[in-house]
Amino acid sequence: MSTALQRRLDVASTIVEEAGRKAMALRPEPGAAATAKLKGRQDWLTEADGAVEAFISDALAKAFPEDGFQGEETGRGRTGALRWVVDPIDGTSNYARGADRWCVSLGLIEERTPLLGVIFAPALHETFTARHGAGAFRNGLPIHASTERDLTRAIVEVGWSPRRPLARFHRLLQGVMAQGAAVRLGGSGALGLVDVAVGRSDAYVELHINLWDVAAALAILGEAGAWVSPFLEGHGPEAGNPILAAAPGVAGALAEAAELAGWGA
Ligand code: LIP
Repeated sequence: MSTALQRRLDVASTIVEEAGRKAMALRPEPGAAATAKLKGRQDWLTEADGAVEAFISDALAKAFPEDGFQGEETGRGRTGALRWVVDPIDGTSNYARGADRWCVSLGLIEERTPLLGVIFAPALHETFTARHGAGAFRNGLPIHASTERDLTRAIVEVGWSPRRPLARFHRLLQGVMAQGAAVRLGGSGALGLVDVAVGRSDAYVELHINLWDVAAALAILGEAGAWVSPFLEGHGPEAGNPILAAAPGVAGALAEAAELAGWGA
C-alpha cells in the first residue's frame, strides 16, 4: 500500500502545484474592487474556488478513477474506498482581498484515517506534505510540532467563523488567554494547523471546522507528532467538528481550558 500511496502523494503534489499557479494567476490585486461573492455571512467565494476545484477533480479522475472525490464547492462528486478531499482556496477571505495567507489543500482519507496531505501556499512559497507512516515535510525538509510545555509562553491560533455563536467564541478566546497564551487569528484553518505541525505556533483551536479545511492538515499533523482531537469521529466527515491541534506539552492544559469554555458543546 505504501508504494501506491507514495505514487498518489507524488501525483497529488504535482496537481496541487499546478492548481496553486492557477490560483495565483486569478488572485485579485490588493485593494481591487471586490469581485468575490458571499455564500453566507463572512463565507467568501471567488472565481478561483470553482476553477481550482474543477481542475483538481478532473486531474484526479484521470489519474485515479477508482478513488472517491469531495470538494468544498461541489460536494461528494465520486465514491471510492479512498477519498480525496479538497479545499481549493483555504483562507478565501484573505485571497479575495489580495492577501498572502491562503492555500490549496488536498487530503486523502480512508474511512476515518488520514492517509496523505498536500498543502501549497503559493504566495508564501511553502508546500507541506505528509504520507501516513512516512513523516511530514515543509518544502521537502522534515517538520515537527513544538516542544513547548508552558501555555504562558505559547502562541495559540483561535479560528473563527459565524458557524457557531459569537458568545461561545468569546468564551473560548477568554479561556485560552486566561492560560497566558498569546492569541492569533489568521483566517485559514489549514495554514493555522500546519503552523502547529511545523512548530511556528503551539496550538490551533476552532469551535467548528469542515472536513475539506482539515483533511490534508490531519495527515501532516499526525506525522509531525502533534496532538489532535478526534475530528474524524462522529459526524466530523459529514458535518464538521470542533478541532484542537497542539504541541503535546500544552495539549492537556489547553483541552481543559477549551472544555471549560464549552468548545465541544
Ligand atoms: C476557512 C477555514 C477557517 C474558518 C474560516 C473559513 P475557507 O475556510 O479554513 O477555519 O475559520 O471561516 O471557513 O472558507 O477559507 O475555505
